[in-house]
Amino acid sequence: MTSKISLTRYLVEQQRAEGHIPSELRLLLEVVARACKSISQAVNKGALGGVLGTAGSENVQGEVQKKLDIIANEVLIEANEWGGHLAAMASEEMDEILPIPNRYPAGEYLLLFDPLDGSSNIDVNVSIGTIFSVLKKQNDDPTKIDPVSTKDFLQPGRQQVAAGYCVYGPQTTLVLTVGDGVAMFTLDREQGSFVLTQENVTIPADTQEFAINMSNMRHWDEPVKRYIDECLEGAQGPRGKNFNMRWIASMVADVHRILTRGGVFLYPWDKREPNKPGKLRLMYEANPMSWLIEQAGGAATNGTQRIMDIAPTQLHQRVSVILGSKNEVERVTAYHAKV
Ligand code: AHM
Ligand code: MG
Repeated sequence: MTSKISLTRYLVEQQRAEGHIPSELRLLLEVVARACKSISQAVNKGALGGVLGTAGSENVQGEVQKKLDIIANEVLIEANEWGGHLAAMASEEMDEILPIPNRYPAGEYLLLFDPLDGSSNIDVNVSIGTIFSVLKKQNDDPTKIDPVSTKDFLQPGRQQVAAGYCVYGPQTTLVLTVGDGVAMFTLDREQGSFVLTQENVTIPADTQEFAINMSNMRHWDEPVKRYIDECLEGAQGPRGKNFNMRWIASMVADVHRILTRGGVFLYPWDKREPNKPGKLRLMYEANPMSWLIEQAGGAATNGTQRIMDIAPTQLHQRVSVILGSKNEVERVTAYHAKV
């Protein structure tokens, strides 16, 4: 790459390209990126900024909130509420949707986010990230403007108009799709801007690396057990090759590795909480990650169905997730079909 391409320039070029992004969406994405820059600053300060530790509260999922979960949530809200592009926001850290306050103009987009994914890694200085998804409020009757409600958010992932994440690791990298492939931007701290460092990200269809929390093995269902057992048997087993394993406990970091060098990530349903379809949330974790993975040539299913085709019924609904290198995801999905 000879001259540096900033995120701003990339987005302007996407806007100019026929049928890509409208200016409102471009501005919205710039604001999300700016919020990620602020979150990155807070993450970097760590103990010096007094941002580590728990906040003493729980979110709607009954999970203990960390101080940085709340800080990141507030940064995203404050950055996005006044711009005029959004009708409402939804977050892992908020029970209900947040309509844009009346004092600001409202737009037609809906922004969903997990402000700080991989929270258990915050205090131990391991990569974490922000995940976001953008939908458009559907307006069936243009003569009426209905107030925004949770129902507006309940769209399948294939209707996303933009999705991405920002990983706060050794580098801060923003990864984005607007439906035209996946691009990666590294934060240049001296310039204060995101710079395009990889375009047309592609995941190899085959891999020898899997990511799953092995401590849950005894709770898995048969198809997942079979798949992992076969990987573990290595060159002597039915796969005829050795596999490596990674588990960062931060979906952002695991997905980033898969977008970089391939692999398969599984957070399947398991018997610990049989009534829940999995641990991860569909609308602001699985959907945006699935779109990025598909845009890079990979696949994403819940074992039986393409994740982005699931019609959501609840804002915070959970889902079983199998994503990454296409041939591996298809194999795990095929094992589910045989049960
Ligand atoms: P969080 O959104 O509360 O941080 O939880 C989601 C995270 C994912 O990033 C990660 O893949 C998973 O939880 C790790 O779970 P576990 O600790 O069960 O391995
Ligand atoms: Mg999360």
